[in-house]
Amino acid sequence: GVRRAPFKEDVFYQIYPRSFRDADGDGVGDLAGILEKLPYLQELGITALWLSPIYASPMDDNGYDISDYRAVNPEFGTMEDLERLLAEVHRRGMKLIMDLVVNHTSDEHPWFREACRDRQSPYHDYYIWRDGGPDAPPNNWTSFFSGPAWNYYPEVGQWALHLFSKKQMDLNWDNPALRAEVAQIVRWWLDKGVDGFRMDVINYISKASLADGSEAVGKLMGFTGIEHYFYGPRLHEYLHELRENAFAPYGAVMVGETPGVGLEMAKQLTAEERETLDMVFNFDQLETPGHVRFDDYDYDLAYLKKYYLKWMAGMPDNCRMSIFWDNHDNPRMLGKIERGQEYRAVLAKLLAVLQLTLKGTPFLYQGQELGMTNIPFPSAAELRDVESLNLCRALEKEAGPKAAFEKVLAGTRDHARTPMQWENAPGAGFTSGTPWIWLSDDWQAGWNAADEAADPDSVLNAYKALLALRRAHPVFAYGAFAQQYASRRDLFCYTRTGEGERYAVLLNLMPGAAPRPRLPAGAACAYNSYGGPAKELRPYEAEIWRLE
Ligand code: TEU
Repeated sequence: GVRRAPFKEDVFYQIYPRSFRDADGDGVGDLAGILEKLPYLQELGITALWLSPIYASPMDDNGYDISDYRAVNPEFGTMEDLERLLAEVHRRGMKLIMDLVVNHTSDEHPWFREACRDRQSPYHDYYIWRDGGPDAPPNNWTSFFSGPAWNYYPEVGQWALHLFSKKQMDLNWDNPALRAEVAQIVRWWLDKGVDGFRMDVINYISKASLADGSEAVGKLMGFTGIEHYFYGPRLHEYLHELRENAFAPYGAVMVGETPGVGLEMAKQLTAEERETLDMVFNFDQLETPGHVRFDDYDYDLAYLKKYYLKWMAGMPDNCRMSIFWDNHDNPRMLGKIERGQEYRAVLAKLLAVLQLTLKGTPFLYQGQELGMTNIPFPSAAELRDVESLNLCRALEKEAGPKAAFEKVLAGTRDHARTPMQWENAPGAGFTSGTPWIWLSDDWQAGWNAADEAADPDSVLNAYKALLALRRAHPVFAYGAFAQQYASRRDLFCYTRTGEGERYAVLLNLMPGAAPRPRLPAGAACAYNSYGGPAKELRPYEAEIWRLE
């Protein structure tokens, strides 16, 4: 059976602070805004919050470029605001984890400044440098945000590696002093009472070598060099060391953001006896095979089923995965499956049932509980994300502005970064000022927290009911998973069994009616996305049944 642990029972909720709630009217979300909304989150049934970065930062990548790990960015508030928030989260019986971005720092971090000033400085070796003239970078690696993964620094006559933007400089984890520094940062926050960290691209920290990347892999993935660092030779060692030196003494949770790891590596990274990470984020559920994020296509739910059948069977009881659809790096899942509005609410409820009944720890993303979806941005002028802006610029040269914008629109991370829709009021109740990013008029059509709270059939109330059910029955956190009615390709059906209970989940993956499979006698409906069961399963209908 599955060993008990609080993080396995928690339901996490990711807050992207910039877009959550702006309490001071400057158009940018802040810590005071989060504090204001804690009653909402508690009522929703969330047990743990994950804050995207709120640290001091020049904001080239909205805070994923940190210039001081022990300071709060003034846009978000003060250290006192953060301490107040943490105390209030704990007072309400919830947990708070923060974002640990330590694959790289901002180029404005004092370490990097010092590294550039003096080749002999101990901070120089905190980063990854190669000698060479200014004309050609040391290898063919590309950055995730367009262009080569290297910057030239004439002051030291060297190139420095950056896998992300030009202002996000990769740290040298092979240097023990840097690793000790990271452990100190973690302990500093854990001493404050933070409950753990989500660790940004943590599987990229060990670089195997700086040899040229394969052009074939580069073509396939869109990024060159990745095979040299996505699961480097010292990754396990570094994570285990950090766990022992910082996390373990506090019992703090380690959640790895681990793009590209796949099932076998996910097992290696979370197996309890290996004492590495507690959970991983894998991303392969987000696009159907043959597609990348910037392709314009309709997502196929049959793939989601296939993916989870593989992972449910493949992850043993001593390993743990996160279950999520939305985050700040991807268009919302709901809008990828159905671009129209016809089945928006019922499809959102199906995704909620699936996420809260699969075997793993759910991570909700702000607005998902409202059925927020992707509303096309009017023009390139409304885009804010560094990845989108760089890509747009690069594509414009080849394809012209119109084609470039269309491509970027299909996959822009800005889709998930539009302001949280709180109420039917100017600024959607997000801000009394001008929002930092485009806000559609979707909130006027009932898609906001206040209107949904008042509507018993809303997506928000579905989430509340499902979260209450999940929290009351530990079988959803720990129970065994088994597929049912496997011959039904139109449905996804499974049971969860354990803790003296048994539940069946029935999902109609089709936008049309489907015959209902026969349930055992004595089955009682615990949740139905249409308000109650009918003879047939209706389009995208989702149900949970309690079995005897
Ligand atoms: O994301 C890393 C990541 O894997 C994806 O964002 C992806 O690589 C990227 O979008 C390029 O396609 C994390 C953070 O979640 C993201 O917001 C940061 O921009 C990135 O790391 C760098 O810190």
